[in-house]
Amino acid sequence: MWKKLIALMLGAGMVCSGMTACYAEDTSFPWWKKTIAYEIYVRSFKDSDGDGTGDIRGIISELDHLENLGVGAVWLTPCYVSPQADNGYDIEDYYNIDPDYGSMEDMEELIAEAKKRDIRIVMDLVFNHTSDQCEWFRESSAGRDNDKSDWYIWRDPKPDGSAPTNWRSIFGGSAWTYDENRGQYYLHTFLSEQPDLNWENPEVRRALIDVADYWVEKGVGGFRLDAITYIKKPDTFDDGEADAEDGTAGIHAVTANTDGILDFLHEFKAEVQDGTDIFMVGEANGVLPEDLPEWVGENGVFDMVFEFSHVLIDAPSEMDWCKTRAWTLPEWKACFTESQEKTADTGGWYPVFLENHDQPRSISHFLPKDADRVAGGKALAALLLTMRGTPFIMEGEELGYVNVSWDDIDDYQDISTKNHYDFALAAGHSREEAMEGVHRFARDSARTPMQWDGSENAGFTTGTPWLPVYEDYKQYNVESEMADPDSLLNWYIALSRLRGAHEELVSGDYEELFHDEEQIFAFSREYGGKRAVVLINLSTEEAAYDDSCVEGAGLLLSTNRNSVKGKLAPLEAAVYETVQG
Ligand code: TEU
Repeated sequence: MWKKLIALMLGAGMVCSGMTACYAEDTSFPWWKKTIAYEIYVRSFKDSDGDGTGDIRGIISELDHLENLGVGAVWLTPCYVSPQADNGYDIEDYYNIDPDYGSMEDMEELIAEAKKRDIRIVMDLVFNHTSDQCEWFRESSAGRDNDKSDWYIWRDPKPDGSAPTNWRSIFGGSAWTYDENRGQYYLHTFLSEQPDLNWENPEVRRALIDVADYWVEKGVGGFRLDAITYIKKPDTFDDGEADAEDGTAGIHAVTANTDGILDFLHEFKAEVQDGTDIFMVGEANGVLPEDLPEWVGENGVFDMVFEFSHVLIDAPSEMDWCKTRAWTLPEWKACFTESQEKTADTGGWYPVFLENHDQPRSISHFLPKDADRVAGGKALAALLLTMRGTPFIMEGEELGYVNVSWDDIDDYQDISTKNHYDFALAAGHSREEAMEGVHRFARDSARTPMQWDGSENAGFTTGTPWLPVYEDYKQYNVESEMADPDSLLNWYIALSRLRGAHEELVSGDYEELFHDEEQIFAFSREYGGKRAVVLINLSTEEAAYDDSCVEGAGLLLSTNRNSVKGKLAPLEAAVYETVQG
């Protein structure tokens, strides 16, 4: 009933996102297509009680920052009750907030306070697996004959007592863990503390729909569906082709995007989303650009999916984790363009992202080593905020964070980084080679505390931060960057306002220009008689281009005060606009 009421209210009215402009709501162009999204790594954003861990009251106290950026949707990494084996991606209780992060009252206050600023809260739903401490799993593992005995994926050992298959979990080691109670193994795509749910069981699917409904009723604006490509397992469980010396086969190749997965997701969408104004974005590693028409748009299961081709461009095979694959700019541009085209063909929408809490920092990831950090950050920001789709800014990206390069593996906290380091050593790589991989790919880089000011611990906490604050915080922090008109943060704010003022940057079609160009990423955005052309030099050398694409156009914004048509200074980003007639 309440869903229908919301639908009626929306049908009648206007909706404002966190942007400066307000548009009449129409179903083909809902609020979340016009806004800017921001990912908060809750543990690292702001600590309100001095325990060294970020929390919900901390977020409430820093909503001004999000409002300044024009953010209208805030994705919170999981803050439900969890033993924190994987920083909250191992959920014990979907209906309560972890005491480390606050209480349900705090969460309700955050939803309400954010709403006052036209900001909607987006919850992270981790539904491929739960924690092994979840009540559901405790019951399931208690024996083979109870109400939840079939809620997880249990299999008998092979005749020799070994694991049912040779599958290797994404975080390394066998994907199976033996359970004494049941005398069986359970499957886990990630850590053994993260047992996979059995989506084949309709009771499981109903329980997950109930969780999502509960949060819709709390007033959230959307969901990010974690690791969603792994929920459907093959009909038969057979050994995969070994891709490691120990005879294991990575589980991703065996289970990602398995036939039949879309049936589960169509059901989920119909039950949870229809009749509401929320959006759903799936984390879809394993969905390729060519698969997008089935996943998003008119016949899709999500409003957007995070597709990984552009962020994995330099990722070597899993077993060569510490090496980096060389890539070219045309190859990188093709990843975006293919996803844009496949998405647009179906009336779908694209979540533009260069970073998230699992990925390296984009300045370290995508720019030449000699790139100036602020200029480079501005070039990438121009891409993020003017491409077609909803931009997702990762906390700290707007300040110009770079990867951490701590020397001792013990300084890192992320379990997947530590595991990969160990595997690299076991595979015969030297310590130096393994550390090179850590510096390049460690998930800790995306998770260091938010730098609010130049005071001790960057104003993140009065206690001891759970992960060290990055050493450069005195120079790169919200307070100092707000005060500097040339800062990266002020460039983000300028781009956000530009989006709000030029509708073609939000709704316009995307067309890539100069595809074979090795220095420049360029594209046009066209809508309602206006055409914006975005030109970004991602190299540290000057670059020339054929300026007929900007003939008669006016310059809207550039990182270069002396910008001229036909030429881009190193790392320059420029946005032009032509108005018809
Ligand atoms: O990540 C799942 C996942 O697919 C990623 O690890 C992906 O393979 C990687 O980013 C590609 O480089 C999600 C969460 O984002 C991650 O933090 C959790 O650890 C994981 O699920 C388990 O819940």
